[in-house]
Amino acid sequence: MDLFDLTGRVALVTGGAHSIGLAIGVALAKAGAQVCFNCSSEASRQRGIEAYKAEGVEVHGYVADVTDEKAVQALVATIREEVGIIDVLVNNAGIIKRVPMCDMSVEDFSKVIDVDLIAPFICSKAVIPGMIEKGRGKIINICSMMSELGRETVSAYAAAKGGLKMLTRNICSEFGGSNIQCNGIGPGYIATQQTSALRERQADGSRHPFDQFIVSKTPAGRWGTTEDLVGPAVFLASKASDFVNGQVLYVDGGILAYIGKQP
Ligand code: GCO
Repeated sequence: MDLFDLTGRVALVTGGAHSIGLAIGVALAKAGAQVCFNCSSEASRQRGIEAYKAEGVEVHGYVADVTDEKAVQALVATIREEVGIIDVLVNNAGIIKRVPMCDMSVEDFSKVIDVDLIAPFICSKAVIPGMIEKGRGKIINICSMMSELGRETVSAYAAAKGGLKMLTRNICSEFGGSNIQCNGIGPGYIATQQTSALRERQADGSRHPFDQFIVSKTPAGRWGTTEDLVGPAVFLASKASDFVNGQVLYVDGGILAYIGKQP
């Protein structure tokens, strides 16, 4: 028996049209799952479908706003009709706004909380009844190093991702008895569009100071890639993790364990 085989499982990856969500969606599909993703526009949905096809994977793409509970309930109902009851939910959709806290508007703070924390609540609430009906389920929340650490300019994001860690533990507590495992993946610094501003070459051609800082703080000596996240995602989506619950698995090259080199 292959503990990591997802054949017969239906997975929903929110924000799964690109970047980390796409990489995880492809991996879940290649492990046997029928993968669905949502995104925010028809154009993004089409691009997503093409991106999966380029990886040799057929998926179901949907346009739905994960911060809108009615839209999410309708999405889950549509997937149930067209694909099946969702077995695996990856709460991946997220945004970040890097603004010094006292310059940040309440509207911007609230928007980050809506997408990065309230949407995972909405999506989890929508899929849990079906998981209880099936007698099993997996929820994977894409947390962050900012679930553990703060830094300047990311107050909303850190508050959301810290809350997402505790939502992960609470879903574990409330639904572990229904054979639902809810865990988090905490990416370290991953080279994606979201972090591109932190890696931009300087005018003199030198590396961004933050890029140099992160590489020096990471024992692996490099930024992560989306591919570094897919094995942990398949593990947390599969039978192999049936007795793992309420945990956040940090995929960070060791950065959270390391005090850093003496300057
Ligand atoms: C930042 C980065 C981080 C990473 C990631 C780390 O501004 O510090 O965007 O937040 O994106 O979340 O785990």
